[in-house]
Amino acid sequence: VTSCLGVHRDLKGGSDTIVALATTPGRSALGIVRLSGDRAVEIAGKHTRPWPLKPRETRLCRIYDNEEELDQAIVVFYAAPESFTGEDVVEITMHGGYVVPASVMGALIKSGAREAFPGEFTRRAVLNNKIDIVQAEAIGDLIDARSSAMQRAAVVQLDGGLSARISLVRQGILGLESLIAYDVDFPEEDDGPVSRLQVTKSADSVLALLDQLLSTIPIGEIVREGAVVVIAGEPNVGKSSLFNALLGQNRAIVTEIAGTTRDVIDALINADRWPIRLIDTAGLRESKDVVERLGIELSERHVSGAHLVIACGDTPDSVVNAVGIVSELTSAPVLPVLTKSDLVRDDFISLDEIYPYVIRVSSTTGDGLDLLRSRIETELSEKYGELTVEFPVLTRVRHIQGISSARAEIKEFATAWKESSLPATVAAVHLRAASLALEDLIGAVSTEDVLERVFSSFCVGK
Ligand SMILES: Nc1nc2c(ncn2[C@@H]2O[C@H](COP(=O)(O)OP(=O)(O)O)[C@@H](O)[C@H]2O)c(=O)[nH]1
Ligand SMILES: [Mg+2]
Repeated sequence: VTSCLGVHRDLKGGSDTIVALATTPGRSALGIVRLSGDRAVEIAGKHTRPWPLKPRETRLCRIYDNEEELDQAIVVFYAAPESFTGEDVVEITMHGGYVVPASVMGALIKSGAREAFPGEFTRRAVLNNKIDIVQAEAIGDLIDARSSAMQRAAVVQLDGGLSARISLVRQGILGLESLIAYDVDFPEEDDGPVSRLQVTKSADSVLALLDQLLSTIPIGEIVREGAVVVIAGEPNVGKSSLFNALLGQNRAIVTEIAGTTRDVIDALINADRWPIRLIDTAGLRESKDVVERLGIELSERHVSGAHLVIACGDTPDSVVNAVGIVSELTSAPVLPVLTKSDLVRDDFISLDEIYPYVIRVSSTTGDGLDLLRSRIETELSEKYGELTVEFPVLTRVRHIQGISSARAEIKEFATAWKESSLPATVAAVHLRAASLALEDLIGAVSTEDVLERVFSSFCVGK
């Protein structure tokens, strides 16, 4: 049976044996090659001395291609089903580099192993019920994580946090189905053994569970994409310098000519609590220059989509101006920031009276940067909530779609039930649909296209 991700089960019901380099190719201390499948032992055995190994015993071995020694390596054999994939797995940890792992791979392929497709090991783990598909996605998320927040969310998901929530909801729905079963079987009876109110209550509690999950969408989006933090203000007030200072490296061009930054430049910062997508913009002022005007339009668009805006100016007037313009464009929190605090200035208006929490920073001396960083994180937490280890967040569109469609079905059921507008048999169809949406989500009935979507973005060797 073949699919575009390759042969999983041959006609005898076994699996073909796959091999992949689990580490990145190139100069490195170690490289790991991993084999999985029915012939893993036989194939590894042809190239490894001593052999056989006891399962899960680490052993320093020599790896050969015929009589030529390729390397010394630590080899571990995991016997099925006690392995990551659920199949026989052999892991060879050798020296890294451009040649050694490739030569070992080549030898194993000559003996009958097939090079694995992206995500194929994890896919086999799912097909052998070692993990569910939501946990498999978490593995992909962990590898792709670019921030500690994403790492934390993925670990919770890998531990089964999200799967457990979804199972809980699914059990609630199954419970509802059995509650109304009597009504379905005996529609003529006025008062069945289960009161209508009891069904309504159960439906409401299932809805509440789904809503709780859906309420994590904004946090999930921030975890995945980063909180969009835009630095806005008039030209030449020091936005690009602040961007670079917050980044700790020179990314945006800094010059003394007003209106130099004509494009939007962004960078992802792995901050303590949140990943932050910091965006440097062109100045927010009227301009005759066409190119510069384009930059201003870009910054307006980014300001309106921001999770938080740093409105800066190098004089009290320009801070007030920036806060004024920005506040018209966004409902996100706006932090007033006075830049170039190292310069001595005669401030005719007192900013603190207008903005008690104004932050003074100098990109030149580094003054106030730490305060600004921590204020950014505090504001984001206050507005969008905290990422906690106790509750999973929805970070994938697939999850959001599954939960949303389950919710829509339960809502329709609840409404029909309250209004007695549909016969119980018809109302029950919504429960079935909701249940199926969740089963699809956790892969209780993994369809090929779901597997396809999830694993196509994985890296080879995982
Ligand atoms: N003294 C001082 N000058 C600064 C500071 N930040 C920026 N500048 C200067 O202000 C000018 C404009 O800076 P830039 O970051 O390009 O401003 P932007 O147009 O808002 O992006 C440059 O000459 C910078 O060297 C600062 O903290 N202190
Ligand atoms: Mg600039």
